[in-house]
Amino acid sequence: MTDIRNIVVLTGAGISAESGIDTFRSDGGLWEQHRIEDVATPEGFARDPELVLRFYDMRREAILQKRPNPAHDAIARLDAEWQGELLIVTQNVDDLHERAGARRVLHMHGTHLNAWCTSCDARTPWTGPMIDRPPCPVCEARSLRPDVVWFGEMPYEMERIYSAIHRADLFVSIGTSGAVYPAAGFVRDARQLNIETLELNLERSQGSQWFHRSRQGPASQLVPDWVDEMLGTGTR
Ligand code: BV8
Repeated sequence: MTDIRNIVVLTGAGISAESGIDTFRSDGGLWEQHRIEDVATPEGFARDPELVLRFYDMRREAILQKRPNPAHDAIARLDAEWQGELLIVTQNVDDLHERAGARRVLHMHGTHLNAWCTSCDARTPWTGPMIDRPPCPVCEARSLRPDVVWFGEMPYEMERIYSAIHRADLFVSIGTSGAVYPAAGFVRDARQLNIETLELNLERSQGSQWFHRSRQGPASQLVPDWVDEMLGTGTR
């Protein structure tokens, strides 16, 4: 990894799989138990808010019980020691990157740790259930929803992400199926900008053919090895 200064890392559910958090598209994953259009779209929420609030209450509760795994720890070590620019763009709504100590984290699909009030638009830290329609801490209206980006909604901070990609020397994708846009398109943007691209994933993904290099294996092994390579702390 010569003359790499600025890095963009994209993470997906696969980086949290070994922490015991369900991914979306594996066997028994979240999309086997629920239809996307019922629980991860504004239309689904309007149609059956209780179903959606229960789905997110269950996931929020599960996430709060889990802990970061060696892949999150390695990314946090990179964050602490990397002298150049680093942006960790995560599609995940869990906070395991932060709990591992990472700071330069951007949740492009929102976070399970916030409530979003559809009356006053306030976003407030939230760890409890929403099924009982608790009042918004700011305006007291009973109109809270999870602060996550559903299908058909605009991901957060797209400008910041694209400008980081434009400045990057390396784009690394970790634990994502490459099934959902615009995140799945970032590797093509990187290729068009002649940026070095690397994929670390359990198996080949829908985007593997776009990466210069693609390594298959569990994140808890691949990510610490890659961070060692980047920091020159490898034992090899
Ligand atoms: C938007 C938050 C406009 C909520 C999520 C037709 C063509 C192209 C696009 C579209 C289309 N029709 C509609 C669209 C747009 C749509 C889309 O892409 N649909 C897909 C289904 C075709 N996208 C949107 O609606 C987005 N908004 O487009 O707005 C716009 C466009 C451009 C610019 C601005 C605005 C909004 C999408 C966001 C939806 N919200 N999550 C929640 O979490 O509940 S999506 C959710 O699924 C994730 O956040 C992630 O983004 C996505 C994919 O999930 P992954 O993280 O990849 O997880 P998955 O289970 O799929 O894969 C896990 C991977 O890990 C696997 O590869 C597995 O092998 C690997 N793995 C497993 N274990 C391990 C491992 N790897 C390593 N180690 C392990 N141990």
